[in-house]
Amino acid sequence: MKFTHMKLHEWVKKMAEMCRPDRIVWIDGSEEEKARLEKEAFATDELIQLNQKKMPGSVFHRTAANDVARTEHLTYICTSHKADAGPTNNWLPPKTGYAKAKAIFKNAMKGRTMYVIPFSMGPVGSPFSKIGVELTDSIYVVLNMRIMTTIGAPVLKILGGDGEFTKCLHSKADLDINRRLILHFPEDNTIWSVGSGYGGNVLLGKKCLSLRIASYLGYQEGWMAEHMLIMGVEKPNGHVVYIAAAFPSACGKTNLAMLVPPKGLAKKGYKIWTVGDDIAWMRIDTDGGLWAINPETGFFGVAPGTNSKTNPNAVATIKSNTIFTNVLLKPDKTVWWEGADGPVPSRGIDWRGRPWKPGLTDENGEVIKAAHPNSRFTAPIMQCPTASFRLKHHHGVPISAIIFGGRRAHVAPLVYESFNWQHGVYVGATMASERTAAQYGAEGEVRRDPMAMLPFCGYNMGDYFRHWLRMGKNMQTPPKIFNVNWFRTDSEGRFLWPGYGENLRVLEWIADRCEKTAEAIKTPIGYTPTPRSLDLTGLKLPAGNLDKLLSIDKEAWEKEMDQHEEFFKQFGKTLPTELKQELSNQRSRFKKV
Ligand code: OXD
Ligand code: MN
Repeated sequence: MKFTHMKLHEWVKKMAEMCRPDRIVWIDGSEEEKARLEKEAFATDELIQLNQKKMPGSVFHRTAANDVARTEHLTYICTSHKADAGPTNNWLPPKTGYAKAKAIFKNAMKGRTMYVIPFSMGPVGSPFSKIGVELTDSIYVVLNMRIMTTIGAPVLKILGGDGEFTKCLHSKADLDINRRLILHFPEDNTIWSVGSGYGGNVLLGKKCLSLRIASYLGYQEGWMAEHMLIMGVEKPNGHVVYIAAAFPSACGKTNLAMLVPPKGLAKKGYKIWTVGDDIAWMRIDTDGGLWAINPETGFFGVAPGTNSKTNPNAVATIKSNTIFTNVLLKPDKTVWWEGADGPVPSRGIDWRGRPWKPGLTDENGEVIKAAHPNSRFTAPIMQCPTASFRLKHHHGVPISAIIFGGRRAHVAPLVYESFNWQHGVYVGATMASERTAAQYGAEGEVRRDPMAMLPFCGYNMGDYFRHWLRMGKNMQTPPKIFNVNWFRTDSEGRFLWPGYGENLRVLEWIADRCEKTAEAIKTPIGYTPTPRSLDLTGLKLPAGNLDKLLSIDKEAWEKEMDQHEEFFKQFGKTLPTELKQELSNQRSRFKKV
């Protein structure tokens, strides 16, 4: 390896002195390298090769049983001043963070290889993109990063002799949850993650760089890193209206990004283009509008519930070259999860590596799941049948609409459009999702999750809201901002809206509003569709459902706005006055009805 980037070389050397790997391997991203790493991982059981006839190029991995999801309570923003991390993040002073992690990283790679992965988030060489270098002792991480980002030689070339990069250090160490830390040092452009092997904690290009560090960089540099899918809605006239949408976890972001138009709308000529399912980086371009790229090149999607009905495009995407994590391994070396296509297998090895058969219960009489509820697939976006032809475009796609959404049994109507950007920021800042009895927590319990960024904003959220307001002012043609709710129920708890592909009917109204061709009614919370402006042909919606879906309950909204006020209090002086103003304006509008 010929080093031209001395700072990079010195950093790798320093980290190796701390972690003490037996050897250091620079990742070039080639096919030969992939084959060599897979072979090595098969030999140690870090990976299991799946049935190559039925699932060519696909492999399987199990994480430790205590390491199956992001660990938010062990995730910190380490800034010199606590106020810069804000009231919604865990905080440590950088010195303390480094010292705590150092104690765990020390000698952690003894007997192991340290892989050096140069990676680009966003198309290599695009002015929208950022470069990172991840050091890791996990082949699983290398192979995932290979799918989720662009890695190796082309990235080093762009980095040249002195290019800026995010320093990302990861070690599995001993996978002890008591010795696990996910630390972000935005002031040093550095991430240290230790003691985990779970994707969200260790694929450092994803949540850590592309959201937490990137949101901070965006704040400094005047752009936005958001927890949003990006999709194109191609209208019958050939216009593609691009939409970015933020939803908290478990609200169907991946499904929406790959939506299949229902028959009626497909016949009309609608098509969907998938740009991304999780992260959007957005900048104001020379036309004064907001343009977005998906910094990732793959999906790290939740497997359970994915089938040919809920998401046929995901099923097609994961047919080959996919890494499956924590699903059921069947005797024929194929995989299964709760809610997968096909019959429930009669036996297999569960996500914890134990023999499994249907109906098996644990010591508390609870049915043992074959796959972990957060089991995942990692698959290349280019394998998705609806992958956008704009994916490699250096400036991405022009965004016409931003959608916020959550899971609300009541209160929020099916869709509404904010009055303007500032009002839209208020809508996003007060976003929430409700838990239902069938899920976790107490029914009706509301978790506020502004812009779906609560776990991912790398700085003070009060400043983040101010940044959103500033971005709006800097745009000549800001996107319109909408709110949707697919989850409204009737008094018996039945969903009023069918969801999935039928959501395109709402997207059609949104796209038409962007092109000023759809009717709307002015309400105290924004514009809602007139009943005839939503195309429901072919949809057997029970009588009365549409009225209920679009109704606005004054009393419920008054309670809701009390909660907004309460939620805002924690931000103290950092809360922009514009948001208080929007709340007060909305209260006044309700008084008039
Ligand atoms: C998430 C994810 O946790 O995308 O939001 O994995
Ligand atoms: Mn996500």
